[in-house]
Amino acid sequence: MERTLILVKPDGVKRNLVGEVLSRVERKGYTIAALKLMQADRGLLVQHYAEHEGKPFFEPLVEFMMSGPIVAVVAEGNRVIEGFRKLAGATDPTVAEPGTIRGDLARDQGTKVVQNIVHGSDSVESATREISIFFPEL
Ligand code: DAT
Ligand code: MG
Repeated sequence: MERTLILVKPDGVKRNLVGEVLSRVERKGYTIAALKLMQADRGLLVQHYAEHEGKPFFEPLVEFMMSGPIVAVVAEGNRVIEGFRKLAGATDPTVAEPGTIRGDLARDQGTKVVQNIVHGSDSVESATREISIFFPEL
């Protein structure tokens, strides 16, 4: 069974949207296999976002992700990686389709980093890598 890593980012937790995000994942038919509320530290985030190191939004991204608690989730189901990316919508919430998490619940806040409620793994390799970062116990 395929697995993906979902993060409800600090903006989502602050705005009390954890239930909303989990509800969309569950209503789609995916299973929550693991879940935790946590404060991510820099080391964890630098590893998680390694592909973006050196980009202008990298430091703001790490700072933003440390700005409050996040909820880390492993969701399970056939093609859940692709399926959750569709539920999440485009990276830029201004152009994310209505009906998606980002399209319905986020907008441009004028910050250096885009704040868009959720993270979802983008491939089987990323999912395996990211799950082992956030859930070393699994
Ligand atoms: P995604 O989260 O859709 O996989 P990504 O991996 O390209 O997007 O980028 C990680 C996060 O960094 C993204 O959710 C929001 C932020 N981000 C991406 N591109 C950005 C940009 N050009 N300017 C500001 N923030 C950006
Ligand atoms: Mg990404």
